[in-house]
Amino acid sequence: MQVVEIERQGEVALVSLNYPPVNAMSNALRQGLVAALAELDADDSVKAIALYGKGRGFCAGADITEFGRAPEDPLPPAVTLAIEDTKTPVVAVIHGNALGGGLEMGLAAHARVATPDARLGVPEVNIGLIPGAGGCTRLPRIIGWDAAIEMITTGRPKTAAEAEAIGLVDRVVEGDVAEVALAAAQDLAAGKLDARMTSAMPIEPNEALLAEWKAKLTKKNPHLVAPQKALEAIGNTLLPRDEALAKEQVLFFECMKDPQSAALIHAFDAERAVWKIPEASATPRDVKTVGVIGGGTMGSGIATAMLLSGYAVTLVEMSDEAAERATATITKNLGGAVKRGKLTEEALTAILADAFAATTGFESFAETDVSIEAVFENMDLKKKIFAELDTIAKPGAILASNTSGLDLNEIAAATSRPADVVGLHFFSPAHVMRLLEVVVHATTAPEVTATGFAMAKTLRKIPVRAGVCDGFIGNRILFHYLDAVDKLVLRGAAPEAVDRAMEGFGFALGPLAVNDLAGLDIGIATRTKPGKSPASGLEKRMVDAGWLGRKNGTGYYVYGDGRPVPNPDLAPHLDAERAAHGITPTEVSDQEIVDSILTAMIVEAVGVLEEGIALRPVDIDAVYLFGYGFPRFHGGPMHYADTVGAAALVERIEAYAEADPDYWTVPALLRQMAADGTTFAI
Ligand code: 3H9
Repeated sequence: MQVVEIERQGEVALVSLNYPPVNAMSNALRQGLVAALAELDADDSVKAIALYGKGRGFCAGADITEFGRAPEDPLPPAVTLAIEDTKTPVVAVIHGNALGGGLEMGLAAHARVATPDARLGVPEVNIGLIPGAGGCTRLPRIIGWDAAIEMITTGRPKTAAEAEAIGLVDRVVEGDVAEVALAAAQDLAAGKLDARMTSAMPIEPNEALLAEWKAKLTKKNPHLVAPQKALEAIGNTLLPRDEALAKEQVLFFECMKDPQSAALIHAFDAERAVWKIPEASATPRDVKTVGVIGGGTMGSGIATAMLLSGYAVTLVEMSDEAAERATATITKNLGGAVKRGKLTEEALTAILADAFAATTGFESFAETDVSIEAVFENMDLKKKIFAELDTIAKPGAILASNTSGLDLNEIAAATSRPADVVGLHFFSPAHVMRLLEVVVHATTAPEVTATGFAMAKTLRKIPVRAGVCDGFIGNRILFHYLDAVDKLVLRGAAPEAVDRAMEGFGFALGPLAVNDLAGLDIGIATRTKPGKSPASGLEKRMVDAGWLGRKNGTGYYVYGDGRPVPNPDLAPHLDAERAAHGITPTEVSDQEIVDSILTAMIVEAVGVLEEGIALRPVDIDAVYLFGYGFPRFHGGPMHYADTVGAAALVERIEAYAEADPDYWTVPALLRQMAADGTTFAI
């Protein structure tokens, strides 16, 4: 089977791309396509050419696996030039995905036809790049400035219907893609489909609109390089074609050299790497019905997520009132999905009528495939619930806990079937957040773990396999670096300075604003180890003063109608806490704040690796990217650690340890890596 095939049908020719799984523009595909076009263009008997993709879609763009290697000619821009400059008109016939360089081939064609399942997009900004095969230059001429800037700077793809509405495709035709391609080529040859050269299509200057977008992007994504470079390339559309394309190339390679692109590609890979687990070959159990125990924020969120993905859910609460409250929360959550266009009003009514029930007894769990316990973090209560479930659940049912850090071995031991017990740790709001920690204890059966992953696929979540320890992967690292945050505040950093520094690094919200959001009382309860003094003395003082964070309007900040403002009454509590530790506050720079918090994060993450709690560094990155708001353009804590380097980190930790030896220790693995010159990248 050739990567690019030619099929002649009378006076037209079909050129098909065949490079599974996604027809990425590999060397072989680029060479084959340019050769095929040259061959057909030299043949006067060919009146029109249709270009289409075999398999799942048209083309997913440049071959990401070739990035970082010496590029081989012809490069993607030369391929799109070859399409545009072919004398014989070319129609791109798009089914499935036409992304990045894939869509750019379509933009260079002389006409575009899509099947209804097509998804057309230029997602390069998501991996820190810009469309570099003529996309920035050509797209505005086809769909206008505004639509082109929106598509390129957000990276969001269009459906076939949307593409037709904005003129991105000439028509949408149902049918088998090869047949649609043949008909389109025949129409093109017969003049029933207009052929035009994209780079010659007229476009009026609109400096004001470009300036407006520049301001908007700077405000929305102050850290991101690629959207700004894309805008610059789009602005060059008005230049003569070859000049505009040459400038687009320069901007593309500037993006490629920027560390943001490597980080964003790592994040893209992380989403896929997490699925590779030792249990991948086990057959998941069949799951249609899910029981949820507890209807608080977590339980209701989990039930909502399940219902939105087609599972039937029974929720158990302590009382009729609590069951009603949970039903109201779930109805509200589902209503939000209707508002966002993810669910129809009729589907919502049908789900609530046929797929959901809230009760007060476990009896209904006798036939449930998976039960998920989501009550508050109390070991005795959880053990009691699991013991009861054990007596009711059918053989083969999976008993899952949403615990965010308790010992799952102990919970499993409360049942007569520990192999059926697994942790499914959702993140709040559970119907929105993408991360799911699948926590595997000492004797969890492989097919039970595989079922957790299969459910994650149905739920469209990103599962990360975690072993058992206090806090698993995510919370264990969080609790450790929150201690570093507390120490910085005690040393002299104002809480808002800590948040500003971390927001400057790229977090949407600083750690203390997050603590306010989660509830200061909850934070203390979860971070404090049994029998130990409160994790944060300052927060203990704040809770004693009646400040619980955002939920009652006062915490590190005061929350009113406008932007939260730093709590003006915090100073005496801060003074008292510093005095209790004998600390005279000194100035702490933003850089010190960022370095200290990220280093603390990395130190604990290395511990998680050393103990085998996470399978690989990339799993830790996935947890932080998809569950803890780590800035995607830094790639996750382990990827970020590689950009600093093990040797520099060791040096930094040793310096910190001089002042605070109890907290800072160089992990053995990191020291070894510094000696070997190795990285976390696999
Ligand atoms: C670009 O085009 C730059 C241009 O402007 C030119 C500049 C000069 N290359 O995601 P899946 C692999 S930049 C190589 O599991 P799905 C993927 O890793 C590119 N490989 O399936 C996976 O491999 P594995 C712009 C690729 O159905 C397998 O294919 N394009 C590429 O859930 C299946 O993928 C993008 O950013 C690629 N381009 O989703 C599109 N794409 O089986 C990136 C995928 O070994 N791709 N693979 O794990 C996607 O968004 C999704 O993969 C897609 C399919 C929606 C296509």
